[in-house]
Amino acid sequence: MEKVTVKPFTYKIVIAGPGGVGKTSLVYRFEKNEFIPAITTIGVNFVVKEIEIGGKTLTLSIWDYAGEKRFQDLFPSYAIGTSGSLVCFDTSKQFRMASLNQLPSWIKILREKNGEIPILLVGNKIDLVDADDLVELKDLVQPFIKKYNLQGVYFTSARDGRGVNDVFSNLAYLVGKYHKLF
Ligand SMILES: Nc1nc2c(ncn2[C@@H]2O[C@H](COP(=O)(O)OP(=O)(O)OP(=O)(O)O)[C@@H](O)[C@H]2O)c(=O)[nH]1
Ligand SMILES: [Mg+2]
Repeated sequence: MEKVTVKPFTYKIVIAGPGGVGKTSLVYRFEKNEFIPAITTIGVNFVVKEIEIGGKTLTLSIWDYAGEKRFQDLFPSYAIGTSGSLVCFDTSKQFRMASLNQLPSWIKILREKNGEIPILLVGNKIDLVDADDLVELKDLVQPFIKKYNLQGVYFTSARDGRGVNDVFSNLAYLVGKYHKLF
């Protein structure tokens, strides 16, 4: 019989948030360090990636879930067994509030299924935001982080790569800590 080995320290990470905010693009940037034109995710994409944190190698099994409303009913089943999550919104002026306001329903499901796992807020497409506006944006998200008991916020651009490695590294660290690895 074939022997199946599961790597130690493998954790399920869910990338959540509404359609079009750039979840798949963020995962591509983290996985391949490229900006690849993404198409709307149907269901879920998987990527497995190892990351070194605190002298340990963690394997992240990344579940990049479809954001479009038609897939939302299945999200609670997919959310089971999650060790950490990035909840993502689009920071461009046009979609900022609309996308941020949809995140509580994703957070609620993640918490219902998994308790107080680490969850980071991610504001993506920061390449579309000017410096003054970024100051405003930082103020805007603080009450949100507090209210939903999130572990922090990162501003990223899948397009130019800003913040992407940092947010995945910090999430991996928080997940490791949550599981008492360090
Ligand atoms: N300017 C800019 N565009 C981005 C960025 N990230 C993603 N995009 C663009 O935004 C659009 C949506 O990106 P996706 O990665 O497919 O978004 P998604 O969140 O995975 O969407 P669903 O799969 O439908 O949930 C694409 O046209 C991307 O090229 C970014 O950081 N900056
Ligand atoms: Mg996608």
